[in-house]
Amino acid sequence: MRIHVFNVVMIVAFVLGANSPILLAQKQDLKYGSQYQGKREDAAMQKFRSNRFGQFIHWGLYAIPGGEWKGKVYPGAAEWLQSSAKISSSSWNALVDKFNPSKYNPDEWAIMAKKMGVKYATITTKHHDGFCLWNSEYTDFDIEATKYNGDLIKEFVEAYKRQGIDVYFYYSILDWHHPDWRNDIKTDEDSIAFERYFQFAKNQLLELQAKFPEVKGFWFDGTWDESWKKNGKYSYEIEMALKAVNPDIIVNSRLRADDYGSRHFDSNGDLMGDYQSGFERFLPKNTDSTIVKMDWESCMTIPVNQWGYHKDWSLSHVKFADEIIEMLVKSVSLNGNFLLNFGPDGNGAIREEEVAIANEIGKWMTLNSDAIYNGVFANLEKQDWGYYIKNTKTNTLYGVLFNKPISNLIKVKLPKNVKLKGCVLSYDGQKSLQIIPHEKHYLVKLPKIMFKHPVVLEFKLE
Ligand code: H79
Repeated sequence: MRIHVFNVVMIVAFVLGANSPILLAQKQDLKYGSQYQGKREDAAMQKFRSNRFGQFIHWGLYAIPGGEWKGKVYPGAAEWLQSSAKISSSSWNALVDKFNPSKYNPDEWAIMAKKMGVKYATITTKHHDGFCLWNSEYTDFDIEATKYNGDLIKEFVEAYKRQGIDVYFYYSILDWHHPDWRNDIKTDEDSIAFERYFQFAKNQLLELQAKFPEVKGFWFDGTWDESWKKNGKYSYEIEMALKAVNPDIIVNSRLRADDYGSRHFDSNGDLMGDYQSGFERFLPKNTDSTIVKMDWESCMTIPVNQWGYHKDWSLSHVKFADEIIEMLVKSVSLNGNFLLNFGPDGNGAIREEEVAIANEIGKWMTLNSDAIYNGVFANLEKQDWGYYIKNTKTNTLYGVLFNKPISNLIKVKLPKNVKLKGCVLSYDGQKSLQIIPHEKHYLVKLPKIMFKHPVVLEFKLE
């Protein structure tokens, strides 16, 4: 581990405490660090934030083998099959001839997504294997080389736009196909090759932006290698180049490394990019008091760890819709977005299990989405029964109930000057629940019925 003088100063300052004069002089000038302090508050960012729920789509050549190679099923992530099954590039490249998704119907996908309640969708334009789902001028390893007769990403963008769903592009910096990609930079030759790779990636990204000016932002991945960390300037330049074309563009923190290779947060501790995107298959803790101060997004798989289509979902736990809803609610309650992944198969069909989960979530969202869109951290202590969420548009306080106490009484803590005047179950909106004032909080009496799904309570305050 490299220890910089700056880090030593930070440690000393930390030991001395917040009043230390050293702490005041702590921030150092970074060429490739964070570009602004605090949250972005422009309309594009506010829209991203208010969207709260998104659909992730992992689709590429890996959808064809679906985790199986030469009769053997690999339990690891399907989109990593080329690596986990040690498949030669020539064998992998041959999948290009097999990619012809006859069932691809992006309007159907978009209608399903809309019914599920998402407001944005992030699709893989290029994953680690380097295959490009759009027709790129800069490589032949793309959709144009397949038998598929169309511009797949274009069709996707248009279909989702028709449903009013914002589109974001996933783009893997890591590239197993490109000859100039390097995991590390050890020689001059590596540097020169990597500079060419950077130009290639930048060209592709600007190409995507030019072809699809509707795109709201980019979701970068595959940025953990030494080569990328040693070249924080590249990550900075890419973000700047995209924003020079469209200042509204939203970029995840995962793209970035600073002058010292620090990722997501620069060496001053400031977030790089527009939102924290480190929450892959997990959520922050309820007790994390720093998280509510920033924008962030968690991305989640339905099985334990499958992003691309895997033919055998019996190999790991497949989440129930209510588990997923809880993750969505928890994210919103802590000021975050939630991106739920789908992996269409090699023909372009969305598997039945995913359709069923989408429908279940959609039914819940139809009744309860007021607690999701425009939802924010309510600045109240988390209670065992569930999550508080405040709707910033209507200024309504909600409680989303996941654990109904045997006593049927839930504790509602409010700031001193706020009175609880009423509480209704938001799905029927009629019956007022009994409110019992207590010493430092209220108790609300729930009906003695079993709820089959999470229930939203609407609190009327004065
Ligand atoms: O696209 C999905 C995954 O395929 C991709 N990100 C999501 C959104 C992903 N790629 N890798 N990973 C997730 C897991 C990362 C594993 C790592 Fe490592 C552990 C990166 C660094 C340490 C594996 C081991 C790769 C390099 C060494």
